[in-house]
Amino acid sequence: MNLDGLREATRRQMPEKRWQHTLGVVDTAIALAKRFDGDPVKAELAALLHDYSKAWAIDRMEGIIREQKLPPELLIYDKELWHAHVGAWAVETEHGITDEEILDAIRYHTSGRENMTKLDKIVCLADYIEPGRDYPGVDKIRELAKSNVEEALIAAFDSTIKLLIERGKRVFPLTVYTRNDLIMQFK
Ligand code: DGI
Ligand code: FE
Ligand code: FE
Ligand code: FE
Repeated sequence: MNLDGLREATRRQMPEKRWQHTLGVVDTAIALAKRFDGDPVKAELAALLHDYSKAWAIDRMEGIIREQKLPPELLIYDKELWHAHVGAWAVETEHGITDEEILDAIRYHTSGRENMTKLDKIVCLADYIEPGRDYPGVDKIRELAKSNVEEALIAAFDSTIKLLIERGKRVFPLTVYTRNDLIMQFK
């Protein structure tokens, strides 16, 4: 399927507001790829598809995690984490996306992972700073993103972890490992 077909298919999965977010992530990911010597073509595709399953029903995602043997520990953490893994599965099965770099960037765009690839970082960071985002600290992360992807990402994960702690929620262990890894490698 061509890019226009994928655009329409993706748009059909979500309400208008989420689609506008997706378009913001696409533009931001392309800009970050150009700025940090990434691949703008892959960045565009991964960003377009990153929230493919975000608006799917919780029961549907739970069924897919169980039946497709996606990581079972997802089920005991926040449901917000599920759409990343389910989305990677969905675009592979529904649209024949086979590029593992793209699938991984989708799969890990929420939690992060250790040794994130450049594409993982670009998509994850674009998701945090696209123009439609507004949360405490976003401007500082946007500022850091002008010069250093990793420092911006660390600040981004810091803000998510702080928010989860403030709300008394558990933190998905991979997010903690991701932050530790980025600090060890880049600070
Ligand atoms: O899908 P988006 O809203 O565009 O953004 P996302 O895929 O980064 O989802 C982030 C949400 O996931 C955010 O509201 C926080 C929530 N979340 C819950 N537990 C965790 C978590 N995010 C991370 N990174 N780690 C967690 O443990
Ligand atoms: Fe997401
Ligand atoms: Fe298709
Ligand atoms: Fe997103």
